Amino acid sequence: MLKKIILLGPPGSGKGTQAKRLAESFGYLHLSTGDMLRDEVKKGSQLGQKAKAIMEKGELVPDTLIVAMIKSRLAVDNGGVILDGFPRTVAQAEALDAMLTEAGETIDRALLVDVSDGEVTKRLLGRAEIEGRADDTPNVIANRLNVYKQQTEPIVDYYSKLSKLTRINGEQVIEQVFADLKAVVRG
Ligand code: B4P
Repeated sequence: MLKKIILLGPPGSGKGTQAKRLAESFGYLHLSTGDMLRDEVKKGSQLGQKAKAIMEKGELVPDTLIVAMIKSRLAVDNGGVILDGFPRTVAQAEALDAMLTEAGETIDRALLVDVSDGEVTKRLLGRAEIEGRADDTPNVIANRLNVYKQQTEPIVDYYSKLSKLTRINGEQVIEQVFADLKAVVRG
C-alpha cells in the first residue's frame, strides 16, 4: 500500500473531491492547502488576511507562508497522507522533500488527475453557481489555469524525472476516477 501520496492537477480537476474519498477509504490524513487557507480567511487570521486578496485574484500564496502552514500540520509519522493542492511550485516540492527526508520518509507517488482546460472551466463555472466561491469567476478561472501552467506544471516533470508520476484520466465519472486512483494507492 502506498502511503505518502500527492494529488496533482489543474484547478477543478477534482483533486479535492477525490482526496477526501481516498483519505476516508484508506484511513489516511487529508491535507488540503486550499481548505486550510479558506479556513484562515474565515477566521480573519493574519495569514488569512494576506491570503484573501491573492486567492481572489487566482494567484498563488507565497511559498514561505504555505510551507510554514503545512509544516505544522504534516505530523510526519508512519501513517498515510493525501496531499491535495500541495505542492504547487517546484520550491514547495523541494521543501516537502526536505521535510520528509528529515523524518526518514519519502513521497511514494504523485497522481496527476488529467483534465482539459475546457472541461475544468465548465466544472468551475458550475461550482460557482452552487458554492459561490470568490475565485470561481470567468476571469479568475482563466488566470488560475494560466498560473497552473506557468508555476505548477513544472512539478509534473519534477516527479516524472523521479519516476514517481502516474497519470489518471480525470475526464471520467467521479466513481471511475476514484476506482483508478484507488488501484494505484493499493499498489
Ligand atoms: P484549491 O482549493 O486547491 O482548489 P481547486 O484547485 O480549485 O480545486 P480542485 O481541483 O480541488 O477541484 P474540486 O475537487 O473542488 O485552491 C484554491 C486556491 O488556494 C488557489 O487558487 C491558490 O490561490 C490557493 N492555494 C491552495 N494551495 C496552494 C499552494 N500550495 N500554494 C499556493 N497557493 C495555494 O472539483 C471542482 C468541481 O468539479 C466540483 O464542483 C466537483 O463537484 C466537480 N467534479 C470533480 N470531479 C468531477 C468529475 N470526475 N466529473 C465531473 N465533475 C467533477
